[in-house]
Amino acid sequence: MAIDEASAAMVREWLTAAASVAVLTGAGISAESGIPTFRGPGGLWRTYRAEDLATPQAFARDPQLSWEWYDWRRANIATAQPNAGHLALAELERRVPGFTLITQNVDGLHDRAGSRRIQKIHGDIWTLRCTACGCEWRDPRPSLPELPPRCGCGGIPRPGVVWFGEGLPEDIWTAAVEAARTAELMLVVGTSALVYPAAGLVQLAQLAGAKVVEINVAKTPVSALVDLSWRASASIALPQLLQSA
Ligand code: BV8
Ligand code: ZN
Repeated sequence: MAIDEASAAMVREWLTAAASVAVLTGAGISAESGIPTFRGPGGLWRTYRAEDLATPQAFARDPQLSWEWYDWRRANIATAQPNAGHLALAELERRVPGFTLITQNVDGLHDRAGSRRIQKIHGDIWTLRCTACGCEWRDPRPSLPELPPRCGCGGIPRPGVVWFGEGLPEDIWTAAVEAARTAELMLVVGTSALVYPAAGLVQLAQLAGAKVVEINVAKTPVSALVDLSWRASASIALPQLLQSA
């Protein structure tokens, strides 16, 4: 639901006054594009257990099963369109010079919405990285001709995402931390704030003096910590934020 006009006006004020804005997004911003979230009703982890599929051990144990899951997700994402929430963030980037979008999402919808200053801290489902020779490439085909796919060297590539127990890409994580530390305003959109170190960016921004606004349809572990927890869907709240901002 929309927040009362007074709170929206306050957030717009913070937005207009902020020389640097950091946004952290999670699966919730893609939910209205038809991509299942991880922990919500019908979420991905409900039907599958994270430890079964999104870990290096699971991939080593059964690359075929792992690739069947990722291929299903890629095909689902390929039919999805960016929604008003993604588009509003791309517009926000055009308006705010010091803007950084930090996303936990691997679906690529922020790119397709026009965002450019993106730090993909959990990687990208459209990227493949060969486990034998290490070469990395982008394959946008909604379903791959053979599973698991093959690299030219004969090796089996993995999805270019960060699995549980794996470190985040160094340079991307460093840029995300820098953006959180220097933000005057942070928007936390559509994340359950359960996965670390990503969720730690919220506290980091707050400790560095940022105003923090959460946009989520449900309460999360950070709802009580932020300056304003806006109980609304991203596709409603973000465009409302842009109105005469
Ligand atoms: C690491 C990519 C160390 C793959 C993903 C115990 C305590 C604390 C931490 C740990 C622990 N045990 C293990 C850990 C560490 C672990 C972790 O945090 N586990 C959690 C679950 C406890 N973290 C790691 O393993 C990380 N690595 O720590 O490495 C290290 C360091 C150096 C060297 C070596 C090792 C790696 C974590 C990354 C894992 N990869 N995904 C893939 O996608 O297949 S995680 C996965 O969860 C996705 O990336 C997802 O984005 C992320 C977080 O989930 P959300 O995006 O928040 O989605 P979720 O469904 O949970 O929530 C959706 C939200 O949206 C909800 O709040 C809902 O209310 C809201 N919503 C719904 N609709 C809307 C909406 N909001 C607005 N509008 C709507 N319309
Ligand atoms: Zn190879």
